[in-house]
Amino acid sequence: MYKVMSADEAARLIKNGDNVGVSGFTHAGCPKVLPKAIARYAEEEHQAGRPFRIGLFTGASTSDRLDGVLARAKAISFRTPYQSTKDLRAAINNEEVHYVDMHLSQLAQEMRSGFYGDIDVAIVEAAEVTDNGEIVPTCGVGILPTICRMAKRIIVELNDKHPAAIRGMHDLAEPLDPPFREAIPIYHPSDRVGLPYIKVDPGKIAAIVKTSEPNDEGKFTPVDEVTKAIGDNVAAFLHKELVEGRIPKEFLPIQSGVGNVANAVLGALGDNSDIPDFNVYTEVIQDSVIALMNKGRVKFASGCSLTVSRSVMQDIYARLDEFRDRIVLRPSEYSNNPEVVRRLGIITINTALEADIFGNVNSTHVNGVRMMNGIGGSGDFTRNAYLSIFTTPSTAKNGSISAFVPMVSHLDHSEHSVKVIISEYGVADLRGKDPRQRAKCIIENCVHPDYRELLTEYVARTQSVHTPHDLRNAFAFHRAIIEEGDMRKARFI
Ligand code: 0RQ
Repeated sequence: MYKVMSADEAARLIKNGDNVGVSGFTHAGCPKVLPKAIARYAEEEHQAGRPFRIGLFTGASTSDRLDGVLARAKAISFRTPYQSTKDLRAAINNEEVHYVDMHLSQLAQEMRSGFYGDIDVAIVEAAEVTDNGEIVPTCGVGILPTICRMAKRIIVELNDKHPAAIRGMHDLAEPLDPPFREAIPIYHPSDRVGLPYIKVDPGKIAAIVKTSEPNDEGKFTPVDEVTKAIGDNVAAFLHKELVEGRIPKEFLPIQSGVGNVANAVLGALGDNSDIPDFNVYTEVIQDSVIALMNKGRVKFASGCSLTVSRSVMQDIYARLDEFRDRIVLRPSEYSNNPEVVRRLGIITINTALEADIFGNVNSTHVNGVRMMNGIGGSGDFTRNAYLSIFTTPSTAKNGSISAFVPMVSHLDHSEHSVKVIISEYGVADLRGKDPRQRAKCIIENCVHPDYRELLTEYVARTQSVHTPHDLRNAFAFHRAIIEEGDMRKARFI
């Protein structure tokens, strides 16, 4: 009953200036053929001397096949809430694209409230669409229920690489907006509050584009000495907390961020037999979670996407009856919801680009000016955690950059939310410490030996103040990397 079209025909349903909501959360759940077709259409329009740029809304980052191709075609004018591809990053840092970096849990509500205008078109990768308008997403949810409801037209990319039998793995809902919001009754990571599909008005489905494209490969860099040491330090710290009674003996659900460090940390937690079997209540379910499920170490995983490599995805699909009861995929509004995070008592583990010696964290801006990826869900989880942990290698770029600086060049997570920082050298437990004590703790436990003396000198410069900053020298490390290419050359004036 729906119109089946080629991707190129469907792309023409999108007009210059449209706000387009697209499924996907990381590469998981992204449409595969429509973005390329839109990019081709944009290039044709540009060659004909006509403008063609869209506002692009997704759950989180996507993949090069979406953000990358559209950025290269110069087809994006506005982007939110998160990205992580090379070419879009470059376009953002060249100011070609207006990028609004925001907490993922808030986007759906703010869109419904009209903060970003209308949504003209939703493009949805689906495993199934029924005649009465039930859409079963694939392996990423993000802001799907909201874009499907708000959009004037929906284009479904029906991908047969995702079996219709995935129906039942999702928990799809939208909360009422203030002042009518009710409590979200999730008391355990496996609780469900919604439907296994998104119900839309079938009349809005303007096109079905059939495809058979696998997900991205999505492999991680193998664990190295540094990431392994960080992971082991996290596991040892959590075990100590458990033994000393600061984490209940039942243990608490874990949230672990995205990226190489986060994947290694989860692996180490699973390998440490002193840590009991645990639940995961997170945003992105990565390979390491599935590996730990297979070993029985992770009992249940709630997330917003299954961001796994192709072989792991195939294994899940081959054993769907088993995994459907052990994994739930929810909208980011639920997976990252502050109310639920606080209630469940989540132990959050995210990665810093740089931290200052007082515990403020920059997760987004290189040298305070260049966007790396964005804050993603790290703020949603950190601010509301039972215990918030940040991990980082002590240095970057062959030691020329210290991850620990006198003052962060951009602030994402403040000292008030950051409880523990862990590098390959050790653990800085900042709880109950004032700023000078925090500085000592971070320098002694986390900082690379090449930078300990410099940072100790920085702190010693100021006496009889609550936070020992010397504003003339607060950015001496950043000045050194800009002017001399090496923070080890930092000198104080
Ligand atoms: O670049 O590969 O070119 O050398 O940054 O760093 O160490 O590989 O770490 O992949 O874990 O990413 C913060 C970016 C870390 C990520 C960040 C360079 C470093 C390397 C990557 P190269 P690593 P990761 C949501 C969770 C925010 C969003 C978030 C992130 C590259 O974790 O985007 O937390 N986080 N979402 O060399 C210059 C510095 C640097 C630096 C590292 N100080 N200056 N470059 N790099 N430090 C919550 C969930 O539930 C999922």
